[in-house]
Amino acid sequence: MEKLKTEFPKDFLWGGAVAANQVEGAWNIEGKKADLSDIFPNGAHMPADREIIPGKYYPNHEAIDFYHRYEEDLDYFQEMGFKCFRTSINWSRIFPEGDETEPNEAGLKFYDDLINAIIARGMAPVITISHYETPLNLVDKYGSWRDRKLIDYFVHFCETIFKRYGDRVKYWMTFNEINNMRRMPATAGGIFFEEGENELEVMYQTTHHMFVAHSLAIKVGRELMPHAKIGCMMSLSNVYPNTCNPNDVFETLELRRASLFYSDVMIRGKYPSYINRIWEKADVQVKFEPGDEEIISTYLSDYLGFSYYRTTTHVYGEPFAGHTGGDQGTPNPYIGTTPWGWQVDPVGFRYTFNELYDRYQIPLFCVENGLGQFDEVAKDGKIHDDYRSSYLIQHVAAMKEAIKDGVDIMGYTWWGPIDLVSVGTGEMSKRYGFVYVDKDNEGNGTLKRIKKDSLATYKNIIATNGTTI
Ligand code: BGP
Repeated sequence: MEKLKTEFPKDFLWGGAVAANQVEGAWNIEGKKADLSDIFPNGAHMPADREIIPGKYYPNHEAIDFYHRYEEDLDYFQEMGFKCFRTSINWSRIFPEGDETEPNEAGLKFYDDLINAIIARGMAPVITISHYETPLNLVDKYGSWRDRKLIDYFVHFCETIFKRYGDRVKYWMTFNEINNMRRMPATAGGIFFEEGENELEVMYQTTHHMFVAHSLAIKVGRELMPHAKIGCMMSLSNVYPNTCNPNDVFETLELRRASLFYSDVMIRGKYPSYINRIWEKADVQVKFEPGDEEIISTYLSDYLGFSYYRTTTHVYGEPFAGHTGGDQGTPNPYIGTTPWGWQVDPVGFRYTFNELYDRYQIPLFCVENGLGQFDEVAKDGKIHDDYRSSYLIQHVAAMKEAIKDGVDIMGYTWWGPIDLVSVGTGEMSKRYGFVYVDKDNEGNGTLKRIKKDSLATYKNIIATNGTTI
């Protein structure tokens, strides 16, 4: 019988998380070609431009120029005492068109240097293999993940980076927020629908290919890097029933399942029985090839990585396109919201940890949690972001409660420890960082970095391993 845990484990992975495409910029140099993230001028919820229009502003093309400035940025993270740093390896730097046999050496070299710079500052790299960065050529030529060929291209990409970095990188995750396929299929999976298609069928077929690719990546990873931990990554901001009306409660369960379906497959190793009714209702037929089910059941995720930002509230019968907390839902009178309408809910964070651990009993890694806010540089030249410190403290306290509840939590990486381009809006003004970046929504600014007050708060939390919370 295990004893009551009251503190964060000694080896707890405190850190921060970004995605290559939201920070690096340098979108078309040293061999890189366009990836999905390069064609959204106004964020992932708006239609994409399928071709880059000259002269038009695309926020990710420069982003915060992390590509050239990462040494300085990593210094701030070291100053905060990060034990780990999560970023992605942009697929299109390594395989600019996605379907080449030979990788682009300049891209490989960039991540060699970046990974070494992370390690040199005492941080463990945590690598997302695919964070909305499918090479655009794969989208245009094959219809992206609709085509099974993508499995081979992805696995080849994985094998290439495992061989190159596996001696230095222990923590990996395959697809960022794979369950966002249901909410933003263009961004998450490169899926653009034709008129009259059964959209759900396309999404589930696409997802099936991604499941096989995820498991095959684990297979190759285990062969090449026996000590590595390879997980899945899900968007698991939660959803509550609006009332105790049994219909609210049951439909909320169904919405939650629409998300948990993905981790059910990648952690339990088989399609859950509840999916049959959903598929029958929507006339969805998913093609499995011989061997798929065995692959999915054999190579299971080592841990569940997830993002948590907020909760939403659901009323029976109301349209609810998303189910990950990505949409606004019905207002919740008990909690406040950010200017973007995202409900701030630390208790929901504890609830989510407990829900997920009850369901899966594998280590949980919160790889995204953070507060997007407008920040202002005050007259003294500083950014007094007490609201961010307060959000952080409340969520770390909730996480500590979850540890006391018996949940196995391996780490916590704050989303956007430095300001970056928002996925949802394509804007800079939705700032998450402990470090401010001088750049506005139109791309003007010096890109100068300024420490915010909240930097000291996180530094103190990490230095004391959360004991001061
Ligand atoms: C998650 C994505 C991140 C990040 C975050 C915040 O869904 O994995 O890439 O951007 O959301 O969202 P936003 O940028 O829309 O504020």
